Parts: sequence; structure tokens; C-alpha cells
Amino acid sequence: MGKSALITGITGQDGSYLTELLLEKGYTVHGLLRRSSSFNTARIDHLYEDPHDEGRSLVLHHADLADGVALVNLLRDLRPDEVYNLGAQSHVRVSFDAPLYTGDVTGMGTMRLLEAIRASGVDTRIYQASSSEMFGSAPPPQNEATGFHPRSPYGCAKVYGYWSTVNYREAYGLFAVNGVLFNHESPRRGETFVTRKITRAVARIRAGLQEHLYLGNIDAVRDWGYAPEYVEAMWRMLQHDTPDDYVVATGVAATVRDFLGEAFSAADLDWTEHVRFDPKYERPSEVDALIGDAGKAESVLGWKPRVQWAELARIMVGADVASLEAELAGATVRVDRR
Ligand code: NDP
Ligand code: GDR
Repeated sequence: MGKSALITGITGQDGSYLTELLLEKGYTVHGLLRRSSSFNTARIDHLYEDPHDEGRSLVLHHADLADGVALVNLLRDLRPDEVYNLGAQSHVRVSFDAPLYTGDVTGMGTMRLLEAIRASGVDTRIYQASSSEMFGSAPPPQNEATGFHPRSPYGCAKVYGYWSTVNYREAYGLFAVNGVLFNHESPRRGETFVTRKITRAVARIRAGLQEHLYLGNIDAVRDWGYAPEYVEAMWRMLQHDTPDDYVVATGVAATVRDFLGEAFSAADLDWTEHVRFDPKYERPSEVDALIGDAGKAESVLGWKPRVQWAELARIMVGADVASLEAELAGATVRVDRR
């Protein structure tokens, strides 16, 4: 029998890539789905299996990180070999508008899941999606020994989740690991994170559907990697002999301005003609520079990034251009039929 895993945040960017990876490896994957008034499964629809099919390998369960009892019930019933806690209110700017909600889901949600594992007595390994945002204003390069100085309610909530995970490892001997992942992007990245916001705008400007793109601080420095490679690192952490915490990053720095240049030039456009500043997108306190040192992940887990930010920008522009062209072609077909 293959292994089984429970993924919170299965409908997000990372959840969708991790599901693909685990299904390829023969896992049965259980996903936690939160109730929404509109469909929220677009990123995993291509993996969907009819609930009436016996022996299916992807199963979704309605629950929420805010509902501790639902988590205990799920853990007790499923008894998964591995749990990946990817669910979160993951938007840094939004966390300033919804600080308590972010603390509850992103911080306390982690504790609820850890406690659900303990309370249900399940023998499972757990991966916690920790973040480079925890480093905040600590100067780069950041690694496992760098102290945390978070700069947002989101960062604070992730610090709570990080230490809760370490504490359950130390207190109860749980196989619990933190992956401290730096920014990672893909064509499936949420549309309001800066890279995807840029690459979608490039496609729309190129098609003549939009003229301007409004952004906040374009001098921020980030270390952008490719999401499908990062979910492989998560899996490797849970296969290792001992539980530990790892930074996952490319080690290569770029500003939002650099990313803009690359993305617009991929479509033969000049970003300076289209980008406008809007203070609405600035944060009350900003994280100026995140550049990771993933030496430990490479030496212990054998994990190494391949795609760096410039290639990533081109992959994302290519995908957004192709999907917009398909959408426009579909719209034409629909109009023609009427
Ligand atoms: P996304 O924002 O794409 O996905 C977040 C997921 O969490 C979605 O499935 C969302 O569901 C789910 N979720 C939100 N609220 C709840 C809730 N109350 N209960 C249960 N599930 C909930 O994030 P990513 O895939 O980019 O990131 C995955 C994880 O990794 C997150 O925890 C994020 O904070 C962390 N992280 C991400 C990094 C990155 O660069 N991408 C870097 C470092 C850490 P729905 O689809 O319904 O909204
Ligand atoms: P980040 O990603 O905050 O690093 O968190 P985001 O893409 O939101 O911002 C990156 C940088 O770009 C600047 N910026 C803008 N950001 C957004 N979203 N929209 C804008 O218009 C804009 N203009 C400039 C930001 O100020 C920032 O400096 C992401 C999330 O995935 C977290 O969940 C994760 O933990 C961290 O990455 C690592």
C-alpha cells in the first residue's frame, strides 16, 4: 500500500503542485477544502476524481483551520502518514487589514493542527509552511541561524506557527519540520502577488486590454524561485531520518523593478511607459530585502534550485499570454455562436 497524506491549503499554488508530486509518487492524497460560495478548486480541477469512483487517490474534505474539532476528526478518521500544513491567509498586505483573522488562521491554525495530531494519537509526520517573512528586517543573507524580526501580522503569525512546530517536536517527539521558504512563484501564483500581478498585466497590455499597471514599492528585493521545485523540498524534509528546519531559496536577489523589466521585455514592452505608483499597495512596514542561503537543504536533503527569477518571469509571461489568447479565442467562439 502506498502512503497517504493530508494537505491543508490544497487549493492554493503550492497545494496544487504538491498534490501532483504526491500522486505521481503513488500517495493517496486527502485535501482540506474550505467552504466557499464560489468554486475554489480551479488549481486542482485537472486532478479531480469522481467521488463515486472506488479506490480514487484524491479525496477532498470540507474543514477549516479555524475549526479545531473538524481537524481532530479528520486526523482520527484518515490517520495519514504525512500532513502538509500549507493553509493560511497568506497575503502580507491583507494581513494589515485583517490582523486577527490572519493570526487565527495562519498562527493559531498551525497550533490547532499540531494539537489535533497529538489529541488523536496519530503517528504522522508534519510539514509546516514557514516563511522568509519571519526574518523581516534581519539583514540578508538569511539562513537557519538568522533571528526573526517580522514586519507584518502575517510574519508574526508565521513566527508563532514556526515555534509551535519546534515546540511539539521537542515536547512530544513529533516528527515536525519547518520549511522556511523564500518567495516562490509560478503560472498558478495568486493574481494579487506582485509577480503574477505583473505578468498578467503584461499579457493584457500586450493584447490592448489594459494600459496601466499600478504598483507600490518597486525597490523591494526578493529571492524568487519556482514553486514546483519548492514542493519537492517539502517532501524531502518529511522523508529524512530526523526532523529539522530548513531554508529553501535560490540565493539570487532581484528587485521588483528588475522583475518588471524582464517581464515587460519578454513581450517587447517598456515597463516605464505603463507602470504607475499607487500608495495603496505599500505596506505600513515593509520587508526591504530577503535573500536566502539554502546551503543546509542542499547538503542534507540534496535539494538544489534550477530556475532563477529571470527565467521564471519569462515562464510566467508565456503562460499568461497563452491563457489570455485561449480565453479571447473562446470568447470569440462564444460570440460567434450567439
Ligand atoms: P495560497 O494563498 O496560494 O494558498 C493558501 C491556501 O490556504 C488556499 O488553499 C486557501 O484556500 C487556504 N486557506 C486559506 N484560509 C484557510 C482556512 N481558514 N482554512 C483552511 N484553508 C485555508 O498560498 P501558497 O500556495 O502560495 O503558499 C502555501 C503556504 O506556504 C502558505 O501557508 C503560505 O503562507 C506559505 N508560504 C508561501 C510562500 C510563497 O512564496 N508562495 C513562501 C513561504 C511560505 P482557498 O483556495 O479557499 O483560498
Ligand atoms: P510577499 O509577496 O509580501 O513577499 O509575500 P508579494 O508578491 O505580495 O510582495 C513582494 C514585494 O512586492 C512589493 N509590491 C507589491 N506587492 C503586491 N502584492 N502588490 C503590489 O502592487 C506591489 N507593489 C510592490 C511588496 O511591497 C513586496 O515588497 C509572499 C507571500 O507568498 C507570503 O505568503 C510568503 O510567506 C512570502 O512571499 C515569502
